[in-house]
Amino acid sequence: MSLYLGLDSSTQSLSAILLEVDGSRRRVAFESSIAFDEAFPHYGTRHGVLPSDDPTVATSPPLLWVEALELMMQRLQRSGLDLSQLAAISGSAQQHGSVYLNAGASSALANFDPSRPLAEQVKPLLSREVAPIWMDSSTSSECAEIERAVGGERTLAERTGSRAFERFTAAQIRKLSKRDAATYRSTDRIHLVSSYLASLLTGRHAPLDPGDGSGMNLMDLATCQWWQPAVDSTAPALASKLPPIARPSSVVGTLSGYWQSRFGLPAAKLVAWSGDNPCSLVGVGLVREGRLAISMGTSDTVFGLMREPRVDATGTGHVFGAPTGDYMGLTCFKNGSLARERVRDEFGLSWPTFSETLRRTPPGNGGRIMLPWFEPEITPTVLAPGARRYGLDPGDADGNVRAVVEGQQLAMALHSRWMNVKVDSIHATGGAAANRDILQVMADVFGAAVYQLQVGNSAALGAALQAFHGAIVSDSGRMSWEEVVKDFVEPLADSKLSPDPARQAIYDDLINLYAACEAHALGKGPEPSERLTAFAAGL
Ligand code: XUL
Repeated sequence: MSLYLGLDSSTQSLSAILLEVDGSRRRVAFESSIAFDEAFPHYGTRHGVLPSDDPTVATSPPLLWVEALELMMQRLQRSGLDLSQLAAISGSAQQHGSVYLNAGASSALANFDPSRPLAEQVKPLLSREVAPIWMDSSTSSECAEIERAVGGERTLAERTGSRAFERFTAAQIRKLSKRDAATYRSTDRIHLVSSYLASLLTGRHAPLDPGDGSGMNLMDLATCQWWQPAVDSTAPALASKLPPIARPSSVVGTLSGYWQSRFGLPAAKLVAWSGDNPCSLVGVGLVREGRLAISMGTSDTVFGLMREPRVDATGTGHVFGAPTGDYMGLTCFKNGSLARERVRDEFGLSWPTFSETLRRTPPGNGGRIMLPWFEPEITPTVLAPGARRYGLDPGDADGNVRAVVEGQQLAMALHSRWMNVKVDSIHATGGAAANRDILQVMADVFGAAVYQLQVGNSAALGAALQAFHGAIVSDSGRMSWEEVVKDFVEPLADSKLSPDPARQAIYDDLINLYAACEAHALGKGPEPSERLTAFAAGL
């Protein structure tokens, strides 16, 4: 019997999932989560983020993550499980965030004193007290400067997988080097949240993996190594401050003496950590091309595995490395549950009456379309909030319910086309995936079977599967990812929803009209009313 631990350090919490594998018997043996604000109120975070006068600035305290790691190991120690069988540990972390360490770290990491808590020993190693995180949007000028220096947005996207984004690490590093040069100079190593926590576990500077490296605007997607023009354009002497990039799910060390002495853990293998999105990819079973995952939560996210690193020419999608050694495409929509709830509340509906409305209204909605941009949208970029309606009366409950659901699904299908993946099945997760009427629209719009997935924490599960894969491959050389996820990631029995060919045909036309409405709303295309009327006449 062997145990594999996956940790997920997200914005608001640290979660752990421990897998037990005994021959063909597999189970989740332990699952736990620590909410940062509640467990460590002395940091003063709100939802894991430090308060800031400037709403575009978002930082978190790196020492809080250390305290959480210790508390989690303590919980594990007290679980009563036979931890001598712990074979490997890996992790997932919020992407893009960066931690700044001084030159003292290299030797200190190897010599932590197991009789003392870790946070107080890490404190003197930080050259910067706070870590900028993915919610930060304060670096627009740095983004423009980096893009200009490397030859434009398109070139940066083609090489690194994304045009410059404010939250990506390059822009954050540039901001520090420009606005606080002394702190930048006193920084010896810049880690991502993932490689920082991995370093603490293994007692030396750990490498990062291509999945998380691709969230920096600094890594060459094709070679999975630093792309020199981007590194040079970001900040002086940056090359010497970046960790190396390891192969995905490779063993990068063993658990250090600190953890062994303090928590009675064995010298388990440490498998390279990754970002939460790459980990979620395998955590929802996306280990081959042709499956998409759609997570419908506060925001909606579409992601899928790609064999080749195709990039989004429209500039809104991201390409990250995947734990399988492939790539993943990801597009994020800010107006997820938010938009659905707005419409539900506007008409005083409950979820059952919202669903009932969806069931009795016709697909295609009589050619009435909503662009569901209640809040500023990231895909496509829309700064002025407000839903846009075409042929749709704002007071028409039936029309608006169907329009918000169809609009969201059409937007997701339209803006994931760049991945150029022939989708045969979709794994749906997140709160709204419980609603089968919404999922039926998804199946009809995408023309693919939709499965509901019962995943508590897909990123932590993905990290545990990464530990499992990494350990087996380093011991015996091979294990396919299909074999790794088997039994751990199964769609709910009987959850399959199939597309209806007649409805699918309607949406095959409607998606072009949706694109025309979007172009019009963005000032890039003609008024589409005549086309909508002609479409409605043909229904
Ligand atoms: C992805 C992104 C978020 C964070 C959340 O680009 O910014 O999904 O990874 O933890």
